[in-house]
Amino acid sequence: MKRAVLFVICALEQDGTGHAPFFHNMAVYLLRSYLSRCSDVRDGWDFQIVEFMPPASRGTSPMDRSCEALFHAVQQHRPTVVAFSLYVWNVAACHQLAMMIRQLMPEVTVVAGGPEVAEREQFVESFPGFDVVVEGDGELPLRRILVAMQSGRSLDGIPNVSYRRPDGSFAHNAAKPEFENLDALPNFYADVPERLRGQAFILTTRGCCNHCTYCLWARQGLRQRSDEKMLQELETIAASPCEHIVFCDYDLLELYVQRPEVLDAMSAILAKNPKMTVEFFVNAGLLSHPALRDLIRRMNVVRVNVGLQSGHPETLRLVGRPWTIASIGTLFQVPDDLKPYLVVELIYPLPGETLGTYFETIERLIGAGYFRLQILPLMVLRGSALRRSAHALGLRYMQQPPYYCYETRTVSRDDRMAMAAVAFVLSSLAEPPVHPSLQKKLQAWVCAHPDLPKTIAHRAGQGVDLDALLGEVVEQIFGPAGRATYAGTHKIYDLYQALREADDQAPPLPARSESPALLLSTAALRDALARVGIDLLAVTLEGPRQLLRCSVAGQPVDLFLLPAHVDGPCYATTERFKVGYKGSLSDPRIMTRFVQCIAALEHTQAARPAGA
Ligand code: B12
Ligand SMILES: C[S@@+](CC[C@H](N)C(=O)[O-])C[C@H]1O[C@@H](n2cnc3c(N)ncnc32)[C@H](O)[C@@H]1O
Ligand code: SF4
Repeated sequence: MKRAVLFVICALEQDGTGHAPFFHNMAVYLLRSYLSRCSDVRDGWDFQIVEFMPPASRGTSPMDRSCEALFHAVQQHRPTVVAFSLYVWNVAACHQLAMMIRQLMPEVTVVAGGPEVAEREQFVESFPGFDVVVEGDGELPLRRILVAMQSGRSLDGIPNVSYRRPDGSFAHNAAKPEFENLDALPNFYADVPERLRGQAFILTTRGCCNHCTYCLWARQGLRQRSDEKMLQELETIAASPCEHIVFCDYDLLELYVQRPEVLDAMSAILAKNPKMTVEFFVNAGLLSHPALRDLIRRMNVVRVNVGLQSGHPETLRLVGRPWTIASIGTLFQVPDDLKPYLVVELIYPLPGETLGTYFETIERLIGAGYFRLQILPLMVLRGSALRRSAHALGLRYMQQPPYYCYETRTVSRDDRMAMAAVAFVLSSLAEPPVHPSLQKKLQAWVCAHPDLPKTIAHRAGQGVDLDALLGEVVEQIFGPAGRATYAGTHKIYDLYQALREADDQAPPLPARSESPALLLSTAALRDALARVGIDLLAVTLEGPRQLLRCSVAGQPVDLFLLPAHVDGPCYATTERFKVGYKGSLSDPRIMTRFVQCIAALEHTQAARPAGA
């Protein structure tokens, strides 16, 4: 009789049918498809999958009922092996289950793999509930484990594996870069056509050739497979009811820009399902490549994730991305019509970043017309180079998942809270408002408010709850109807849907916005004014006026800029602006310096978009 390997999925979400989304558990499905085709294990082992919904994801279900349900499901299969796939978002819940299984079914061997398994000596100390753990790619090690178990051999010598000895201690076999040929892997999507729905993920390659210290994608280098195999998988997904597909390669453009025939083949497959929308990752350096525009047009692309992570050169050097420094300029050469597709990704607080450099990066991006930002909290992941150097860099992070970094040498805990508030509000707004008119409203409003990050931080510092804060911003952008629809429970996507449906009734853009092209970026203003002895402290918008709160030789001075075509009193006029001051002025020479400075600045910025 065959013995059973039971993969237990810890389902944190459900798809439309009440199952855990297939695309959130791809490793389990891939391993099952692969192993059940391997001649040395398929005759001795049977592979099954069960889903377990932890109590927190089941609303009010009591813990004991959900545990009973799991034990019932597990016991029914009478498994020899129970296997878990561990990621930062499920490792704690899976570990709890593993501990329970070990206690109630001591005859079962509990095996685990996935990106959380790294630094194995340390991992088994933090999570002692698993009997066997596999680091890196799972195909070959799991296969060897099953072959060894079948013939009663020890797991000694299987690379990348640690296992519990009979005396309870762990043996850690050597690490070795040993991978299954990627072309030997089956098209695992085709094994479960009924599970393909919603948002699909595909990796045409594994790994990455870069070495950003916080990231685990690159741990085993870049590995590619034949175009034929990859296109077969794409065909399977394109033929399914999935609505959206995300290419999860580190940079789709860099991978294929020299091989346009592959991009042609992908586009041709996706064209068979014109309803399916597409998303992929690129690094900032290739944004000005004409192939990007071409791809966006041909593939029904709705989102391109642009890896920037920080706009601060020192930080980029410290996290192993010095090559991004040269790409920052490219971001500011991108034509405006592409910007609605681009979601710029940033991480906070990376080493070397300060609250000031963080604000400056975001202000520059907003000033240049980037209104879709995804700003994520830094996780100091086990196995990453950043984690190994965290102490030396002065990073303090949670020892338990999700390993958030909460303090650095240059970012205090209060600074980090301000960063988090800005990240939450701006990233929430970046959810796709599918309707172009909503998107336009969002873009015009955000880009007319280059000081939005500081305003958000200020409100958060006053103790305003993040949801309420997002509600305030939503109200300013979409009017009271938007505020009323926004449920205040992080459901910005629902808001956009509702607004789309009620778009005709949505209020017009508040009058206070001015076209972003007419505004001078805060960062550029700050630099230029500093050169003439004026310290820029804050920028706010008052209708079409950009108000500049400044300090000259320690004295507060309020200056302003008004687009030249707008009526209003002023001190002097430059080519594009009416320039003036509010209140009284102790030394009129300040205005001479200010006017000269603006005239020079508008000249240098004329050829570039604001913020460049
Ligand atoms: C697709 C993807 C997503 C998707 C789907 C996530 C999901 N719930 O599944 C989306 C876009 C939603 C996503 C979001 C996030 N992701 Co993500 N994501 C990926 C990505 C690109 C591919 C993962 C994948 O499915 N690969 C295909 C499978 C087959 O490969 P695999 O996971 O590596 O599995 C192999 C081995 O690990 C091993 N293995 C896996 N399970 C098991 C089990 C056993 C028993 C054995 C023996 C072996 C084994 O064998 C497999 C085959 O070789 C990876 C990066 C990458 N390129 O791998 C990041 C990655 C998994 N994500 C990561 C992170 C941090 C996130 C976020 C937390 C980011 C954020 N800050 O918000 C969010 C969290 C989302 C959530 N709560 O679910 C990290 C995870 C690090 C960690 N220690 O867990 C990764 C590794 C990227 C990184 N930063 O380094 N992500
Ligand atoms: C891994 S990158 C891949 C995209 C692209 N190659 C790049 O360089 O940006 C995808 C996103 O994952 C997130 N990410 C990766 N590692 C992270 C970590 N340790 N902490 C927080 N977010 C992380 C970042 O938002 C990043 O933009
Ligand atoms: S962040 Fe992007 S470029 Fe850097 S290692 Fe990860 S996948 Fe590669």
